[in-house]
Amino acid sequence: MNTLSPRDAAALDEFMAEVKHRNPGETEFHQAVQEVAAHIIPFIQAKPVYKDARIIERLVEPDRIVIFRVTWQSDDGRIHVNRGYRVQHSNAIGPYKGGLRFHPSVTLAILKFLAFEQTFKNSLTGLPMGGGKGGSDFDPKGKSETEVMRFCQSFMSELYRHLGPYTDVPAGDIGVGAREVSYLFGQYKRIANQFTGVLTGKGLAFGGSEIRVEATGYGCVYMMEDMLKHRGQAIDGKTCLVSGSGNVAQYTVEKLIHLGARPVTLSDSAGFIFDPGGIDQERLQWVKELKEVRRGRIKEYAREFGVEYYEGQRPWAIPCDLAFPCATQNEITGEEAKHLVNNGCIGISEGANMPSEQEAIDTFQAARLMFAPSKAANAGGVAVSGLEMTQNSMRLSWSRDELNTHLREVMRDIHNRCVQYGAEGDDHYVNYLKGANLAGFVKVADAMVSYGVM
Ligand code: NDP
Ligand code: 2IT
Repeated sequence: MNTLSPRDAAALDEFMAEVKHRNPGETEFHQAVQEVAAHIIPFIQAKPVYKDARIIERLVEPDRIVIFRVTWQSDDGRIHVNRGYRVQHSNAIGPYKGGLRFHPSVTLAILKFLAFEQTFKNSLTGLPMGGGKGGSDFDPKGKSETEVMRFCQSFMSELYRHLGPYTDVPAGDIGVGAREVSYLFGQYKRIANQFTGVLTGKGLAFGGSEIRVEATGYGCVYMMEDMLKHRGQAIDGKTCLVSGSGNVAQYTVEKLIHLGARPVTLSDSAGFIFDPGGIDQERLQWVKELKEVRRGRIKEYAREFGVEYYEGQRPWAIPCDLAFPCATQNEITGEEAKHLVNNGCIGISEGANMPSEQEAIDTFQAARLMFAPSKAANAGGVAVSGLEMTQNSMRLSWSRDELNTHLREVMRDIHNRCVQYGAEGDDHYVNYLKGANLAGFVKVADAMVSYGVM
């Protein structure tokens, strides 16, 4: 729990009132800012170098936002109009870097929260990357291959002018996987007539990096491994809940299997499956095929393997040792967090961005659970994206083993910096959220101070 002094609480209230006033109705953005400001504001009270330079006030104003129309034609000849966005949040410590999300729920408020979080996350990786995020309210579900291709080409026909290997380097996120990144990169290359590292998550044949597909999920489990180790415990034999069934969920399950844990759930927006015997590598392979090739629903897992499917529900009421929310924002409410705590859960590592509501975080921390916030726990993905950029600049490719070793080290380093900035109280409980916020902030803030007033 984050207990503030009356002076800090008043400063935070005043700051948040201004943020809400300037960004009306953008609830996800308010939520993300509040989560960070609650730690930064007390931290800077005695640090005029940050406070007087108004660093936190500057950080809640993105450098710029591009909004554009995306017109495309479906196979039946009809014309469709979607909206495209790129939030270039901060390039204080490197080019704008962050994914693209294609989902009907995409709004400016969601992309602003994601871009804001990305700036701190990218700083935490220790690599030279600023923060950005973009996407569209386009829904790839139910679209043909050619429709997805035409949409991606139309989207990039506008976005390309804002990108560059030293300017802004997008990647995937929800609804943007290997297929979409390939179409986007192809169109960039065609229009700009340049083969440069302007997107990450590319195919291995055209500048992609080994381990990028796995990195977010693997990293999220490595973070949990390190938190357990810090408490003298191990991950093997632990029963784990995983939500989502996309890229992050799949590779979270895979690493859990490698490390001898027992992942028992997967979900999508329609419901979840519970496989009490544990999802093994063979069943996971089936899920990868289901999602990447057939583009089917997780419900089919229940039919295929004869397990329960819970329509319209999320997995958090199933008893477990560890939980890995890997689907989307605000997928664990305060009430669901209580179920997790009461059923014996001891740790949460957030694969998705901001999956826990504030009340859920408060519940986890009050119960002294190990709680790794998204900006630390899922930073492995963007870290390997950073390494993809390095390989592209050097025009060479590193091996799988080398990249996995790099990823493991980045996650260990993030864990250690969270401990350094987040250990508090007599019991040295590690507030990983505070640790991640402060460690991420300091590097960006120091760079901004050095640049002077801008
Ligand atoms: P995918 O598109 O591969 O998978 C998304 C999964 O989440 C699907 O199972 C999807 O179900 C589910 N989902 C999406 N929206 C909702 C919703 N509104 N309610 C319930 N379920 C939903 O995306 P990723 O696995 O790449 O991303 C998952 C999360 O991880 C996101 O929060 C993303 O920002 C974050 N992340 C991703 C990184 C990456 O490298 N890919 C890096 C760091 C974070 P359905 O098919 O029904 O929509
Ligand atoms: O939220 C994220 O960190 C991502 N979607 C990955 C961003 C990236 O540039 O690899």
